[in-house]
Amino acid sequence: MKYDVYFHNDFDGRASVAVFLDFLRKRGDSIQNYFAVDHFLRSRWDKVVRASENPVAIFDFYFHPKAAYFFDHHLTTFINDKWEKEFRPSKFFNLKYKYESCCRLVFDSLRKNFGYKPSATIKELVFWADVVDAAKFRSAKDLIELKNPVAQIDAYIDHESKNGDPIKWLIEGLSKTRLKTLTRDSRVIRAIGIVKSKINKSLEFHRKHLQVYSRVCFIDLSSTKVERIRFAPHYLVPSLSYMVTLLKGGGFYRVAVGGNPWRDEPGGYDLRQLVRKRYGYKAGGHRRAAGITGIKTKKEAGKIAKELIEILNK
Ligand SMILES: [Mn+2]
Repeated sequence: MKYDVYFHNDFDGRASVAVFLDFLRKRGDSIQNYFAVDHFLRSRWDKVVRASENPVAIFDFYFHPKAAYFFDHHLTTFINDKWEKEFRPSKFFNLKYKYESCCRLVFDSLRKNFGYKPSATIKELVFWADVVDAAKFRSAKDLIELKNPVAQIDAYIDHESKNGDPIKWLIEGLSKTRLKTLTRDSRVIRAIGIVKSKINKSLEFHRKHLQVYSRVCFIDLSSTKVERIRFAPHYLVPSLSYMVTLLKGGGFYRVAVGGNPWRDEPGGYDLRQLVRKRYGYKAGGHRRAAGITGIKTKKEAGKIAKELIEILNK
């Protein structure tokens, strides 16, 4: 059997597919087409998935009833009420919000439901997917200065995947090669050089434009070409608890809100609950990183950002 895989265009999405690929390989199946997907696809999602000719597997992304396998850990997984109402968990449909990475959900489900026997390389990958997706690096410095192999691979993916490139070689690599070995690939080395200089430019932009409101900061990245470096604010101002970022993409504005994972406060806000309650179906994410997508004007996005800054300072 050959599958078409749809996965969120990030490290966790690819790591999830790598685990699935290892599982398929061991039973003599394979992947025909790789599609890295992102939230701009929302309005076309139903059509896109229906157009697949092979059985479909979805990772770290929107649910679709046509899927043969489905794995996600996001509250944003349902794009309409009907699919949410009709959704029944099964060994093929796996949705568990408490998972820190989708990759671990794939790993646990395949082991439990299909007797999958993962290699040591896969176990290591799953460990690191949790670290990346839940932002459990030891420090912002570790991440921003690209100190460890997984930070480098994550940065390589960010760099290569901008135009939606699935980066098939890397997914195949992740399914059977240690991260450290993959960082020695010339494609990764070349990209990391470029990424480092972009990071430095972005840090410069942040130093100039970062606005700090007590324990919350705000940065508007919607009209600049500098890269979004997710933890740049926490690297520059380690005392911050939350950051609010204004972004633009696919013709829409987006407001992202993130906690400082290195200053996690007991009783701090569950950000996905906060944005979901307030902004409905177009809002979601994780406890410490969430966002509101599909905002039509900059004015509206700015208003939401301001609201969030106020709430998070309470
Ligand atoms: Mn994920």
